[in-house]
Amino acid sequence: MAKRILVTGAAGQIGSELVPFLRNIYGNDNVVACGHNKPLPVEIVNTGPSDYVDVRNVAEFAEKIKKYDINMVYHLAAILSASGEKNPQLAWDININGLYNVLEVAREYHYGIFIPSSIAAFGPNTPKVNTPQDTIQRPTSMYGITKVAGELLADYYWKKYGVDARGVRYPGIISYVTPPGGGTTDYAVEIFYEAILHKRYTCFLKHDTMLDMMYMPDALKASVQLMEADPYKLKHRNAFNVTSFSINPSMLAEEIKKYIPEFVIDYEIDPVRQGIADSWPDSMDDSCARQEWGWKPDYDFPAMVKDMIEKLSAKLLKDK
Ligand code: AKB
Repeated sequence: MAKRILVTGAAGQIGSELVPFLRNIYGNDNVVACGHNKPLPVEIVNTGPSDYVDVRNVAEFAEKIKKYDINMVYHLAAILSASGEKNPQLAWDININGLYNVLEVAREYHYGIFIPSSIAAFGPNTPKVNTPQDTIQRPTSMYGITKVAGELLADYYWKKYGVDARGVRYPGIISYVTPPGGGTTDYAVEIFYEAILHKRYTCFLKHDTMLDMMYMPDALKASVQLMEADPYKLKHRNAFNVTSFSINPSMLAEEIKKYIPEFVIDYEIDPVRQGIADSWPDSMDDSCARQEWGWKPDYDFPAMVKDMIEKLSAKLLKDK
């Protein structure tokens, strides 16, 4: 059966790159890009079907599924960690009520769903180093709470109703196309823009804050690879630890200096985002994803920095 895919959150950091990636694999006409309150990128609108939907409106969402004859949803619409602390009620509404609607409509229309979770699904009493797949999950941010609840809800819909819901726990995602918004790991993208444009960056996290990260091409690969995985080989579903490397701001600054020697980093700590980062793992163990569906990143830390500097410099100089 031909895949008919709908992507929510298509104007966001991951969505804006996942849509072209999916269109390349499954055909432009088979991937419907859906945004909500942010305009969709022109390239997305010009290369295939696109629409607007508020995932909190169950009838509206069901109507889009019917209209485009959808059999798979990549549900990316979400409020991230730092924005979630500014408006916890909105984070709950979009991340939980939105997800509930997407799962409920799936009961009737039987589509598969990709549901991203995050390193935020862990908390201060989770083992910090080499965090296991199955471990203590008592996050302290509203975003993290919605991620754990979402993982459990997705597994519940699989067990109770056979809804094929699968997900990964994304680390911080680094990319040069669409900037992230409202996350704690955003520093790892901002630093590149500032290094290239102004040769200096003031970081809101402490120099030694270790966090898992991944380059966008690997994040896209992981998401599709999991959705294409043989269901009989999956022991877990929601959600798999996946990571590429574990770094801190000082390590990232040193690597950037290899390309921009004048680059200077200083620090002005934001207590909210520092508190969130301190409650997350330093590094995750992603061996279950490797064993159950063959996950393996293509980019290590130095390869990511090299590619980011090259691609982002070309983009920013072109825009000047
Ligand atoms: C955030 O920082 O909130 C996100 C995430 C790790 O889920 N990038």
